[in-house]
Amino acid sequence: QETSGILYPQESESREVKSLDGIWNFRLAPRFQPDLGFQQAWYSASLEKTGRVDLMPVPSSYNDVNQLKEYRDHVGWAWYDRKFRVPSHWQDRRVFVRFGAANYHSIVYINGVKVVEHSGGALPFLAELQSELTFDQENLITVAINNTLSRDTVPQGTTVYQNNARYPDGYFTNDYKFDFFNYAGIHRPVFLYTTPKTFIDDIDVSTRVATVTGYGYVNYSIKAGGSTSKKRKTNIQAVNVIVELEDQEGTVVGRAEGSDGEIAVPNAKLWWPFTMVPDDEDAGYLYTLKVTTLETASNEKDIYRLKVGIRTVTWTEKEFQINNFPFYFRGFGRHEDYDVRGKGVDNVMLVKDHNLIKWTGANSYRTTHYPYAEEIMDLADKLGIVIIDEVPAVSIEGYGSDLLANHKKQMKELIQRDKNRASVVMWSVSNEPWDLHEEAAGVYFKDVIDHTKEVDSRNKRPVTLVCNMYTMHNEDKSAPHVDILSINRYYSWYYDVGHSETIKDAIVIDVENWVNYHKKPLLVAEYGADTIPGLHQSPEFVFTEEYQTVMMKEHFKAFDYLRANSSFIGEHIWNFADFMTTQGIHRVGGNRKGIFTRQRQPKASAHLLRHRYHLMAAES
Ligand code: BDP
Repeated sequence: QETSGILYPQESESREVKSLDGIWNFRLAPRFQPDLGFQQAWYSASLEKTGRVDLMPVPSSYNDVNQLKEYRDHVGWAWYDRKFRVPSHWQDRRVFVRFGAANYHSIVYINGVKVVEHSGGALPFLAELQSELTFDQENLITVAINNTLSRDTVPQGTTVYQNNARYPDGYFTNDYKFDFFNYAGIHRPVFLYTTPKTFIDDIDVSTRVATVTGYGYVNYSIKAGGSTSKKRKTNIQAVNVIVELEDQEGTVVGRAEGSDGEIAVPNAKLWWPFTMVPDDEDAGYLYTLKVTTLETASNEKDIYRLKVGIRTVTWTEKEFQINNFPFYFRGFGRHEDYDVRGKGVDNVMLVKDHNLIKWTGANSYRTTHYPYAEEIMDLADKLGIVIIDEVPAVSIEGYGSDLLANHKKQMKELIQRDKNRASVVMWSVSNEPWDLHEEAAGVYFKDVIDHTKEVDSRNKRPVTLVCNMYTMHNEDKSAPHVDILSINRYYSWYYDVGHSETIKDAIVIDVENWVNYHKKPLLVAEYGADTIPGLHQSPEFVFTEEYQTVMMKEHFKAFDYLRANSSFIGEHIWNFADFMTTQGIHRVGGNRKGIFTRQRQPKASAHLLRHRYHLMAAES
């Protein structure tokens, strides 16, 4: 389904929301009979009637919640279902079902009828429910999810078959080059929600700031719709649109009419990163844009409230600026990754992580290596944390046309979802794609970046691509197309392992080569070392806490020099916390480059980083 609006479900005077989260029935398709569920039409009646079912929490990854290896290592279809009732007065409304995300390919049925199919593991999708839905009986929702990755999926994977007597017949694995575990399942909340027949389908907002007069401007465009409806497609009659901007006290500070327009706000309170204001209260200031549509023929109203931060993002050859002040990124790459839950949204972990981010004094992070849950993005908006928003194009290669189409589709869906967020200051189109010296890669990424800019034409955020060590600054065919350069560097880990004394010069020379050649600002988007908490050795040795902190201190020397002398705009350490990977002989319990453990306890490195980031805060 083509994306039209994908606004987050919300209650209002005209809308109702019902959560379908909870414990669902669950059944895996047998590994060697992958299509059994379709052959036996498991969606036509409760899964309980097809065989043994298990309990499965939604949202959650299914991999780690029970004791079976086949759950953790499953490749192929997994089936979920549950029942629900809807109030009879919903008959006069539009009713939608919306998934925050399910990894990777999903098919959703209501009472045995397919209502939507979606590819891509980290972005929302919805369907309007029509005659499939019943109002006088229980309804059954079934979801089939397939986690198999291929050359054309984003991210990519390969299915490897083994024709050898030492493997069972038909044996295969689905392998991938990125190092985080490919958790699968319904990872984010599932909602039913209603709207009036004529409804607010989408809202586009952009903001600007006039520093001299103190005015802030909120430019908006409202799409009223019936666009997702096949059968109930109403001929939209005249729709009046009223837009009001409320401050945090609920006072209306501006008002406009019409589906497109601009509200001028005198003495605007700007959206600031929390590290750029003395008082936490002033960080992440969000107005509420209250949108009301009124269909004149039926007198039917729809109301939706969108949080809006007023801020600008600009950049020069040397600097990145928020509200016209230089902004230096200090923070992390992260993962959505938690014990037991895998990639399932969990409010406890969300709040804990953002408390830890603030505790370290970091001002930003990149959503490595896929879009994060909307519930997480809401916290970043509210707390004043700056986000580089990334699509799941991690470690891609080959650059075929189907890959390109999927990549562009996910880029579009990401922008559709996050375009109005103040926290998002930059799009990242890929992490460490391969063969950037090849012409084909240049052509491919020019296409992806042009597409990104076209879809984000209202906000015009800068675009970056994060590259690895394998391509030199003067050979990289993607760099001419980006606005901001991002590089990942593992000096003294994947290169010159153990030789922390080589870090400073290596980083300085490397960064200066890139910025002098391309005349663009640069961010070091990853650097790090695996560290086992409690492992000590002096002088420092790889994997010890001492090694991680020495490695960091050597980087800090380079970063401090570069900040003073170059178009160097930030440092993101890899990683915020330890995270799960596939099994491998150089991963002991996953990737251990976190400054926090997977259970969110600090290593020595967390205290060191906190010290540095707080000193930086004091300077600014
Ligand atoms: C980088 C990747 C990141 C990995 C990291 C590592 O961008 O996803 O986790 O290496 O190996 O190259 O720790």
